[in-house]
Formats: sequence, C-alpha cells, structure tokens
Amino acid sequence: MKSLNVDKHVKFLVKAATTRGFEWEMTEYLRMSGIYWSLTALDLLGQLDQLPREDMISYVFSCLSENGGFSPAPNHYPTIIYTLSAIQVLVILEATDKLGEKKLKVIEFVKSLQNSDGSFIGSPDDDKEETDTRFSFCAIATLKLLNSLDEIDTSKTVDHIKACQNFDGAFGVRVGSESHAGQVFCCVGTLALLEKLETIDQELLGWWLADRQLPCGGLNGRPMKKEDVCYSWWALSSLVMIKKSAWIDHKKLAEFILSAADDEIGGIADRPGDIPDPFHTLFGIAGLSLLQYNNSLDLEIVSKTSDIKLKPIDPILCLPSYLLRKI
Ligand code: GRG
Ligand code: ZN
Repeated sequence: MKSLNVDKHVKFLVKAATTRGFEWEMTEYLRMSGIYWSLTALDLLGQLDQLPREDMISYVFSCLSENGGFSPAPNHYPTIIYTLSAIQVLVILEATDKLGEKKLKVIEFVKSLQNSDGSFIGSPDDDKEETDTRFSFCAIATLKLLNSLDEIDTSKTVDHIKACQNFDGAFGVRVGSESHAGQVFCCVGTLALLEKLETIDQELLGWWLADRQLPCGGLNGRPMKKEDVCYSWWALSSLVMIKKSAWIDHKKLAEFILSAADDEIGGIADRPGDIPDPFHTLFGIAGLSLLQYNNSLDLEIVSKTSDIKLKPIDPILCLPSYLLRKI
C-alpha cells in the first residue's frame, strides 16, 4: 500500500489557503468552508499552527451578519452551511468564547430557519420552499457545538428526518427524494446528535451503504455512479455511526484513497489522475483516520516534520475528537 506523505499534503493545504490569485477569487463563494477543510486536515496531520490563528479568527468575524448567520466571505449573504463552517473553525481554533453575546444571535439565526414540519431552509435570503436535509444537519450540528440543542424542537427535527428514509434504507434531500450518500451522512448525523439512531432501519441502511463500494475499492454516492474519495467520508462515517463499518473492505478503500493522492504537489483528488483540492484532501484524510481508529488499518505515514500518526476524527461532527472532549 502507498504511504501517506504528510509533508506534501501540508504544503498543498497551506498553499491553497494562502496563495492569492485566480483560484482564490473563483472560490470566494465557499471560502468559509474552504478554511474549515484546510484547518481540519492540517490538525489531523498534526500541523494546525501552519496557518495564522488570529487572522483566521478575524476572518470568521468579518463574515458574521447582523442576523447572527455567517456568510462564506464578506459581502455575501449568510447561510446555515457557512454558519456551521464558521463555528467549526472557531472550535478548531479553540475560540468559541470570542462569540460572547453574539452566541445568542447565532442561536436565533438557526432557530429562524426551522419550518413547522421540522425541516430547515438554508437562509432567510433563499427561496422559503427550498428545504434540504443538509440544512437540518448544519442547524443541529451548530447548536450542538454551541451547547444549545435545547433551544429547538428536536422531536419535529427527528420526525422530518425519519420521513426522509426511503424504501432502500437510505435518505435524500427531502421526503421522497432519491437516496444519496451525502444526504445519508446528514440524516444519520442529525439522528446521532439527537441520540435517535435506534428509531430507523439501520440494517437496511447498512446494506445500501456497503453496496457503495466498487471493485476499485472506492465508494460511490449512489447506484451506477463513479467512485469518489469524498464518499470515503460521507458513506464510511455513516457506517461508523451505525456500527457497520466492518461491512466494507477497509484495505481496498484505503488503497483507493491513497491512489488519488498527488505525489508531486500533494493533496488528494476525487479519483486517481484528477486535480487535487482541499475538499477531497480533507475527506480523504478523514476517511483514513476513521479506518485507522475504527477498523485498525495499518497505515504507513511518512513525514520529516510531524508526528507520524493521524489524529482520530469524530464521525459525526468531522472535527478532531480531542476538541470535542474539551467542549
Ligand atoms: C463536513 C461535518 C460536515 C458538514 C457539512 C454541507 C454538508 C454538511 C454536507 C453535504 C453532504 C453532501 C450532500 C455531500 C455530497 C457532495 C457531493 C460529492 C455531491 C455531488 O453530487 P453529484 O450528484 O455526484 O454531482 P455523484 O457522485 O452522485 O455523481
Ligand atoms: Zn467528491
């Protein structure tokens, strides 16, 4: 099996987060999540201090709106997705206390997005009809990280998520929508945070998730689609949450993730031969961390500068586990 080259990945992640230019401009609309992906990956690799902490914190606060939501970049509108990313960044930098009184505003923002059937919209600035199980997860995860889950009607949230479980055992964007591993992560994660996983058919879901593994070892997001490294997070973490990660071949999945790593410039792509990016770099490394700590994968890691161990990751909140023990 190929080894994980920590130094190359660290260099790739730092370059992506600090180099100004065309790519930087083109990714402004998702910048807050980009910072979360890079910081989390660096922390898992033991190199969190490679990015300037104070600058990162100032950036987060420059994206906080009057209504308590965070936007991906200044002058964009706030959404629940970037609000979760912002809170995740503050958790990684151990700076949530800097929210002070504004924490109440953030909670109000999250609460304002819930509909009477328990579903969530993504932003007050979006089309009010557009609900998505991603928004449910982001809302519940944000409140969890702020220790404020009791601020919301969680039973309605659970009812809505349960209504999104399909006949095949998996979940979609809304009630009756096509099953997709990304939405499965969001629905299973929401139920896990609310300690209601026992209320769904985990056996059927386990079969659907295990079926995502293709002969190449990689996982796809739904039947008949191509393998993609990011499902090594969305699908594998869901299997871990329902305690069925042993249902897939770990060694083959780890080999697939490592084969999508760029040996020249570092970083991980969606699949071998494609261009690496911070999103797939995080979810590839996070998948390897899950495999190491839940399935005792024997992963070889090389580095001249860092500890040769990946930190364990929390399968629900996608943050290094040591941080969650602290809060
Ligand atoms: C990371 C903790 C954490 C939270 C984020 C926003 C969110 C919460 C989760 C997104 C879950 C999701 C929907 C992931 C899927 C992303 C993806 C690869 C979409 C691609 O969909 P298609 O249809 O690709 O283009 P396929 O693979 O089906 O061909
Ligand atoms: Zn992907």
